[in-house]
Amino acid sequence: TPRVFSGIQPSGNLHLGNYLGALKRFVDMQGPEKETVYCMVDLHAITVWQEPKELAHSTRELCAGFIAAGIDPEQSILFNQSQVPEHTQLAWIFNCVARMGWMQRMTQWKDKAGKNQQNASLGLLAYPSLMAADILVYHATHVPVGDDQKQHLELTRDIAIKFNNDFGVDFFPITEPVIEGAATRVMSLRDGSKKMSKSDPSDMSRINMTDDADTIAKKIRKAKTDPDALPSEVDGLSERPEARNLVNIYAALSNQTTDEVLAEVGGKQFGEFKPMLADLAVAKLSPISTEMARLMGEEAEIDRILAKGADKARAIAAPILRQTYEIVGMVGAK
Ligand code: AQP
Repeated sequence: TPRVFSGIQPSGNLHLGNYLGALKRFVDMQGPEKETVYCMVDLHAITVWQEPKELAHSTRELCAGFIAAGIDPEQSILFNQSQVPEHTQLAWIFNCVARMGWMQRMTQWKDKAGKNQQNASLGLLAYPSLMAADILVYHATHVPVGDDQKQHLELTRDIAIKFNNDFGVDFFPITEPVIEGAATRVMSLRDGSKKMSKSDPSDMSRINMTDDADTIAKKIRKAKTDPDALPSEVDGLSERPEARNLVNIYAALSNQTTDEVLAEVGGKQFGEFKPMLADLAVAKLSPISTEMARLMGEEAEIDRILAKGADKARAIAAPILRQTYEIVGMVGAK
């Protein structure tokens, strides 16, 4: 059976980009013919500073978000990364397989480290190595992610290939990235050239999964657009990043293609389209945020779900790590 793995960082402000690019697709991939493993990657989150109390809160809130969006903890394995030490143990092996130059080429490293790379954490540089371990410690075959993670997944493949070559084995699978749908890259509502992101200082740039209906409507009303009417075909969006973004969001929320949406709304002005989008967004997101808030009132239950998920995850990860240790030549690995 195909095994699906993916993760989201509990670094606060779970947003519409995370939902459409990742979470909603995790839900769509859940099914009896697949094994689905979903992780709150808290060890990734601390590659940049996190206040301890906020990290704990965000981890539980993210877990609530997964469940509220439709992940069933009985059907999927749902847990936080730090409870499964095999991730970090395999990441160390991968740190010794991967090359410095591979890490330094990553655009996320360059963007997040900024000009002062000497002052960035070593963990931020090694981030993709831990991510490769997250995936490969389950021998996952399919990884649904947003477009921004494409480069890291290519690196995951490179690490698997190099490990297999170095040790002359056919052990780690070559993972398939699953980057599909109308919203693989949701852009900021304030700037069509920047992706919607948790860390954007402007709250108006993103729709948070915890925003209430009025806030969602206001953010969409104020979203940056151009003065022209919407085109009837996708080609007409090519030089209009803000318009394209809003149409793509509409398409993803309504489970349509961008073409199908434009067939319906082509010719409309934003004055008419934005309220349609706001109504749709509120209809789809409000039930999730209400359920998230309810679940957050049951902290002990969330912790129980995460602990149980971690046990199930370890049952898969531990034997794969043990075999890896054996391949590498660690004494006592059996
Ligand atoms: N704007 C986006 N559009 C589509 N997908 C997105 N993802 C993130 N932003 C968008 C996808 O969400 C999953 C989890 O992302 P992450 O938690 O690893 O964080 P990130 O990619 O670093 O997201 P942020 O929100 O931009 O966080 P910061 O601001 O901390 O960098 C991934 O599958 C990602 O592709």
